[in-house]
This record gives sequence, structure tokens and C-alpha cells, in this order.
Amino acid sequence: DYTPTPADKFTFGLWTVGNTGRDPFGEPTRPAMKAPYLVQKLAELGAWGVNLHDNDLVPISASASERDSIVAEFKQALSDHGLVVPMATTNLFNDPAFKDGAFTSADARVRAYALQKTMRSMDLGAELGAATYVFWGGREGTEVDAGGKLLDCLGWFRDSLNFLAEYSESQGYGYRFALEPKPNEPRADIFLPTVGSALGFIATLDKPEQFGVNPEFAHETMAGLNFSHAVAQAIDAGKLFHIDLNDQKMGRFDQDLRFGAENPKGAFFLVQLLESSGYAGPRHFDAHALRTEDEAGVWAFARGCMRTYLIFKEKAQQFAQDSEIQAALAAYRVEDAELAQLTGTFSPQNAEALKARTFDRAALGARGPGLEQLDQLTMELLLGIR
Ligand code: GCO
Ligand code: MN
Ligand code: MN
Ligand code: MN
Repeated sequence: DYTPTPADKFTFGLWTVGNTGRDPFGEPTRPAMKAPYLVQKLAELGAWGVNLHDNDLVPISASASERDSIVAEFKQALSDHGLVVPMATTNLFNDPAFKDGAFTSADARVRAYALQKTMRSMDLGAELGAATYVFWGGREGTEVDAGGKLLDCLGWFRDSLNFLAEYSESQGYGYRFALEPKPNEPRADIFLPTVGSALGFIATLDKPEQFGVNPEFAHETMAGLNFSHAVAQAIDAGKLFHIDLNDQKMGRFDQDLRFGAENPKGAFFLVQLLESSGYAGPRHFDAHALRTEDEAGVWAFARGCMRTYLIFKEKAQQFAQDSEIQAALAAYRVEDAELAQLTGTFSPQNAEALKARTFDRAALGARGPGLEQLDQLTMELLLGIR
């Protein structure tokens, strides 16, 4: 009946179900809920875990003793309700100190403060048992490039990530780090705007094996890209360390819609890809209820994200068992044992034989692959009539 259990590995951020509906044009539309209460409610709904930024839990100006008592109360709630904290991250965007970047600020004092704040937040995450540490560089970017720091800031960013990876090792935290790309918002142009750019950057780090990506449905969509393609590239590179699920209209401001709410077909192909890929990490929803909603709407939102995921997971199983669909899929692919031999491994003989071979170009161009029919069958399956 599509009721989630912890085995489904669904997680939410404290900042997601805790979102109060504030936007750049308007005040909050619902009261803030305390972290222990959010933990209780998420557990009741069948979630597996909860993720957080340092300041989702501990206010930035809290004293050491205030911090300790807030953390103790939170840990009690986690153990009372059986929720885990698989991922932690740093808020490096809210405070005005970070208005022109954190690790990429032109002010060395801001960069050092960002390192300090992140180490403390990594300590908190480790205390809560987090295995994945996310870097979303929301303020790492520019509105104007007159500052001339484009090459410098990539170096600063790299130095910071190298430093923090060493810190994690020196503390024995064993974190895996996940960079979360986004093209814009809050900055006009955020550095490392897409999954592809993050993957390229990771290869330049001192310990690339400790770094992967945390792709988000909305972020690639904002960039006009196909999210499943980005996720497939991350999987292929062995770099899918975490994933942020939500939905988004293309070409709009960051909407953080309920998973599957806007582009159900895209959400289906994503679930199918994830479930068939062996990805064993959290299915994290980085989204929030519409600003129109009250608390009941927040829980309807959270339940809806998980339910839609599970429905698509079932649809993916149905897709795999549908004989007409499977026949269309089989017909789509053409294999040729002799050509596999020739093209599989390079040898001068294979190259010569391949160069000498005659291909029936007209026949290749004339073949209909059956994609219209296959896609229609998929649609009918999704629409519930198969
Ligand atoms: C956004 C981002 C954030 C990050 C979060 C965790 O668009 O605001 O997606 O929600 O995911 O900061 O790193
Ligand atoms: Mn986002
Ligand atoms: Mn967002
Ligand atoms: Mn996100």
C-alpha cells in the first residue's frame, strides 16, 4: 500500500519539513517546528533518517552549553524514534559574513571562518553518526565578474576541500564528501553549476576518491538539463554519493516541489535508473511544502514524496515484467557477434578488417527503432491502464 519503512532509506532535511514558507516577498506562513518534533513525525511517517545543516539544529549564536543541551535533546529524540542522521552539511549561506562566498570569498578571513565553521559542523555530524558530508556552495558565485577572481576562487575552493578531507581523516570521521552543484540562486552564477562541472573539479582534488556528488533534480532542471542523464554520469563515474529528490519547472526560480509533482515521467525514469543501478544510499527529499500549506499540508507533502517514489518503484518492476514492453526493448537493441569481435578490442587486424567492411548505410538509416510505440506503452503503464 505504498507505506514507507526505514528499509526504503527515505530521508528529509530538518530544513525541508521545517520550512516555514518564508520567501523573498513574504513572511513565514506557518510556525517553526522544533527538531525533536520533526524527528517524531518523520519516524511516524516511515522515514529512515533526517539530515541537517549545523544551524538547522544549533543557532549560530548559541553558547557551548546551549549547543550541548540542544544536541543532547536531539539525540534523545533520534533514539526514542529510531531515526538516523546519514548526512550532515554546513550553513555557509545564511549569515551576511558569507554574502560574497564562503570558501571562495575574496576575503581570506571569511575563507578561514568558513573552514572553522565547517570543521565544527563536521564534529557535530560525526557525533550524530553521519557518514556523508555535503557541500552545497550556495553563495560560492558572483553577480559581477569585475572582481577578477575566477581562477583564484577555484584554487581557494580546492584548498578548502583538501584541508577538510585531511581534517576528517585526522579525526577518524571517515566521511565521504558530496559536492552539490546548482547553476544559480541565491547567486546569479554559482561556481561548479552542474554535475558535469563538479565531476571535473573532483578530479583535481588531492584525494578525489573521498569526493563524489549530490545531484538534485531541481538544480539540473533549472540549468535546462535532464536529471537522469546527470545521475547516470555520476553512477558511471562511481561518484553518486547522495541524491536530492524534488521537482521543478524548467526555466523558473528554485521551486523545491514535492517529488514527482511536476514531471512525473522524468521522476519515473529516475527511480527506474536508481533502483536498477545498485545505488544503496539515502533517498533524500530536498523539497518543501507549498507556501500555502499549514502543518497538515507539510505532512501531506512528506508522505506524498515517499508514496510517489514507491509507486514509481512498483511501476519500474511492472515495466520489467511487461512482455510487450520487454519485446519492444529487445527489438530496440541490435547486437552482432562478429562486429562485437571486431570493435571490442583494438588490434591492427581488427582495425583493417573494420575499415574494409561494407555497411548498408541506407538500411541503417531506414530502420525504425520503435521508440514511439515503446514510449506510448510506458505512458500507458504510468497512466495506470496496463
Ligand atoms: C538549495 C539546496 C540546499 C542544499 C542544502 C544541503 O537549493 O537550497 O538544494 O537545500 O541541498 O544546503 O546541502
Ligand atoms: Mn535545491
Ligand atoms: Mn532550494
Ligand atoms: Mn539540495
